[in-house]
Amino acid sequence: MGDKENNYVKIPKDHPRITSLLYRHKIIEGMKNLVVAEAGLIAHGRGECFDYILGEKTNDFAIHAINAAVAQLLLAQHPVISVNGNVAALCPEDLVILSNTVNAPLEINIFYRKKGRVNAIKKLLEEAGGKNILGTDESIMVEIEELSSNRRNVDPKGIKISDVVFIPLEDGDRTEALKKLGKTVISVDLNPLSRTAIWADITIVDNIIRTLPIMTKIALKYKNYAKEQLKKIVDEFNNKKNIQNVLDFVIKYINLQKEKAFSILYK
Ligand code: PTJ
Repeated sequence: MGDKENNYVKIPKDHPRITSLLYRHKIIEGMKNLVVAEAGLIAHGRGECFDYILGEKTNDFAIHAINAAVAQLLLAQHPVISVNGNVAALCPEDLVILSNTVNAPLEINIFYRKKGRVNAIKKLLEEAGGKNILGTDESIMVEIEELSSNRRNVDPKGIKISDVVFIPLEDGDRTEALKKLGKTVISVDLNPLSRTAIWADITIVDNIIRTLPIMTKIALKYKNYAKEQLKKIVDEFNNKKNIQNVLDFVIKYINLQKEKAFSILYK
């Protein structure tokens, strides 16, 4: 992020929350360039809040889910990665790298269909090296009848024919609709209690900015695995247990933070 974009606020390099501030800035810039919807700022703030109670790190339960997610993507006949404004603004390069590694096209699928947004996201992904981005040609889009929101318009070469859909930062309605269509759904959501987290087959409770590079690293390893090995990884994953582990972690983490805070308050 150059100085030009940062000209109205100088973030000191030694600021204790520099990473968080820089990603906030990406979201704000994204909103100015139409990539991010106004509501995307609120969604990002909600994500930050959940990240805080997860210790702002990729926990073991997330790694476990990531392993299953990558194996599932590599096993798929027609995998697809659904991209919205927030994800595009936060990590365009990582999306392109993962897409190339697991052979899953990127499909732009947005909730807030403001004029110019799809093109702005497409441009950003192409600048990051993306090619053949789906969801960009209005004239060929088809509808998912199960869904009433703008997300119902999907690409006939992408989500429509997919068997496995990777949906980072998704709203619950679409997750439910995709499940009803018989798709296998992989989500990344910092909120373990969101409808998406609960409905998905594999829920990665982690920040997308940390998740994508780890997924690529694991995909490079798993690409050499036999189908049976990948299937075993998927079969051994249990999403109910996963959500349970996340919630147990959050309870423990908050109790620990409470103790720490009180040791200062009552010093
Ligand atoms: O670009 P559009 O028009 O498709 O709109 C995108 C948003 C994100 C605005 C839209 O999908 C939306 O309103 O989503 P929700 O219903 O707010 O859900 C977003 C979920 O993502 C919430 O559960 C957040 O906690 C979570 N979230 C936010 N930031 C991150 C995140 N999860 C992982 N990593 C993040 N960085």
